[in-house]
Amino acid sequence: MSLDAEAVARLSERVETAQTYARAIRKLTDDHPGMTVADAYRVQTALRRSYERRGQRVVGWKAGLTSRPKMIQMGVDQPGVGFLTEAMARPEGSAITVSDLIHPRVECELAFVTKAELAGKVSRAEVLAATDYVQPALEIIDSRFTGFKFDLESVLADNSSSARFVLGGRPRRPEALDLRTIGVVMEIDGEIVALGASAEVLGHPAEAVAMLVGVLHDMGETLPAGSLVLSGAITQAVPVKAGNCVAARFFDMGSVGARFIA
Ligand code: OOG
Ligand code: MG
Repeated sequence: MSLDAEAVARLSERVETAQTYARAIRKLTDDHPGMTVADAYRVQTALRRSYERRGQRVVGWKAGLTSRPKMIQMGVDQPGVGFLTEAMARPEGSAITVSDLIHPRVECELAFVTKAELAGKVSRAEVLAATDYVQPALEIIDSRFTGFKFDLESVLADNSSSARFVLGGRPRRPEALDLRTIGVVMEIDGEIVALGASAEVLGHPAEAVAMLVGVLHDMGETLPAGSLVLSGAITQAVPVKAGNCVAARFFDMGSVGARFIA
């Protein structure tokens, strides 16, 4: 760790202001080149506490940078986590406003909803045993950094670019599916813009949940029963603008969509 408590508080305020006003800022490591991953998670935790103080409920977590397409796209070779609040949720098929975002991108992910607490070092099998159901999801990410360019430390401090999410399609029991072979096709305005299979996510998306529980453990946290977890983008993220209509079709799980408006 290299940041003192005051620097952590200042950086979390800087990120929160960028989110609130949808104004891009320099990546945090430009001013704090010695910042570590542990520092970054301290900033993220300060951000989470600030949201909670303002009455926003944390409903779950997201794993990010868990697939090769995403790591290549962002030039970061290690996964991370971020928190999800109730205020980030949008209903399936709804209109999502882009004017309160900086440069939104859309991702297709498998969402997990848990029925038992997960804590510490857990296996893929333990994650699956604690999973109530899995469901198709869109994540709308929005880096607070200029040009959507960052390094691992900056993006983790920025809550892993979390902005909005949409659950849709058919919830399925995990044992009813092979979670490695869920094909997904993303369309914008009827054109295919990305496609892939769920094994892109660390070989099996439950591995992303296990990774996330390990990171939470290092932060002194557990994943409570009833948590929502986004396991990470299967394909690369695709920029969206007002007027776009996005649909992601998941093999055997239905589809999830959203419209974007100014
Ligand atoms: C970081 C967040 C990545 C995912 O699913 O891989 C992410 C970013 O690319 O801005 O949410
Ligand atoms: Mg994501």
